[in-house]
Amino acid sequence: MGVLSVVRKIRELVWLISVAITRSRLPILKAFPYYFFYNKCTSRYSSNGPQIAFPENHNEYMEKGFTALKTAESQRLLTSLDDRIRSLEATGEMVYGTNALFEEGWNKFPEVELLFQGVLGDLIRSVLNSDFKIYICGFHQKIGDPEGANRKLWHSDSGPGTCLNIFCYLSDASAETGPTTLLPWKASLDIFRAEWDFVDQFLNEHGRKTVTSEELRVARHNFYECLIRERYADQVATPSGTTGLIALFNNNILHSAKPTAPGSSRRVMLCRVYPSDKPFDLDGYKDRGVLLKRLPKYPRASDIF
Ligand SMILES: O=C(O)CCC(=O)C(=O)O
Ligand SMILES: [Fe+2]
Repeated sequence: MGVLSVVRKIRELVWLISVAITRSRLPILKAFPYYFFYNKCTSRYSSNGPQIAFPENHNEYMEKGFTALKTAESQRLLTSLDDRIRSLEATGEMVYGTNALFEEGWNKFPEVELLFQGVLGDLIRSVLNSDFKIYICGFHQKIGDPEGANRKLWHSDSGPGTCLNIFCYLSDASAETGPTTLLPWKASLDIFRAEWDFVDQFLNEHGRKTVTSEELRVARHNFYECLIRERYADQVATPSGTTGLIALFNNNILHSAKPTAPGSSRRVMLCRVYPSDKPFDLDGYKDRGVLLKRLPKYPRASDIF
């Protein structure tokens, strides 16, 4: 083995150790600041005694990197939210895909605040064992198309391991609507262990300078899918249910989504949240609201209100 290969192997090993500890595929120097900040948040939160409203969801998230829940409250609030959005749309207002919850928008959808103050907030705090802040929140709709173009290939978002992706279903989460499909953390990590060699070989074969990011994205999907089918088919999970289901996952686990069937639509309130060392800032959200997409270069937890 040449010197370059040894250096590459060491870099890979260090990265894999960092991924295993931080549950994030970010480079080590970015992954650990989030991880340390998270530890600070959990110790601060648990110093007031255990406050885990949903222990089963906490345990499932710790083991698998995802969990889902539906309660009478989530069903009632998300049904009411779905009705409200439908009435606004009937008047010609665009809600899906817009920053509907920005600034005064936050107060236009009272169910959102009730969700964060109630079942959704309790679920997030249970999972993280920490207070939290909202980074991204808004409404997203996937409409069925005959080409199946709105399927999502297998991927990992590879963001901070402390960021939760949350799908609060306004529609059903069913085979027709195409909910998110998830692979548990341990299986995802096993696949990441094999990925460097695969990517290296792929780049060598197809030309490092000529391969486009789209080609690499598709190649990665094929690689993930092949291993998942061979070794982890029985571990793949697609949280499903009717309006009111809340599915939540670490953005680093492998995930994908089947297309929405023609004639059907998948409607969700989509959120990304981070741990916080301060209690939920309700007044701040009432004043400023939240954006559906906000992607600063370094979304360090401390930069977000
Ligand atoms: O649309 C989906 O179900 C997948 C979304 C996704 O990849 C994500 O939220 O990171
Ligand atoms: Fe994703």
